[in-house]
Amino acid sequence: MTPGMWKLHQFALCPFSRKVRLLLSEKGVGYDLVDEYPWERRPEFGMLNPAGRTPVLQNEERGLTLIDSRAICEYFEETVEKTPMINGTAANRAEIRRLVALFDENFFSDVAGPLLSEKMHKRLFRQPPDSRALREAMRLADEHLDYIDYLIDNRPWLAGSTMSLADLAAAAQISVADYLGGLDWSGHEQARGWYSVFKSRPSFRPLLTERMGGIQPPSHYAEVDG
Ligand SMILES: N[C@@H](CCC(=O)N[C@@H](CS)C(=O)NCC(=O)O)C(=O)O
Repeated sequence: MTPGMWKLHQFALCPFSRKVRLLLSEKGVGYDLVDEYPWERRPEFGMLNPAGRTPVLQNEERGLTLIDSRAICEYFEETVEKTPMINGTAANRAEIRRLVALFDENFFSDVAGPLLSEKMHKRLFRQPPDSRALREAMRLADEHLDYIDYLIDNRPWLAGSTMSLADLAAAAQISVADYLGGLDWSGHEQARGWYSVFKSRPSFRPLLTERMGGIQPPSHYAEVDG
């Protein structure tokens, strides 16, 4: 596919946009980025996506607008053969989808969502973060990292023997939580090992170099063995 044919409306710390970016890169699909901050509620963006959320992937030449990270990922899984990401038997595919839902839904509502609202939105709107909410997000992050330790004790990748959309969904959410200083990696050697393999992939490198206006990640964030 021609680079630039697809336009991804997103912002640097949107974990769902990060998952789509990882999938597009792994599948070799070129795209351009368009910054969109959903909280600005731009009417033009509302026309594009009535739900008002990122990511939105647009292909003007083909008159296509794809909305919702799962719908987008499934679209490319169905149309691009390279690097299958929802693969294997029906049971394997169900396991991949279970884990994608766990990270998209539970990790986001337990950890990445609260960190974004306390550390990014409140900063943008000049409000102080709620330290109780931050402590709770970090406590839940620790439980999620424990679960990744357990999975990686039993299999090389989160959903089984090969890399899948489950790994991309998890790494996308985790990278946002890590950027916002919400993860304590100590005592999570298996999760740390899995994530550092991921961080060195070419699909991941561009994400690690981007910064979100005024918010600095901790020093280990972009280091491959950090
Ligand atoms: N289920 C959606 C969730 C997308 C989502 O929640 N995006 C956030 C940014 S990370 C958003 O745009 N929030 C603005 C809002 O909900 O109004 C997906 O997978 O794409």
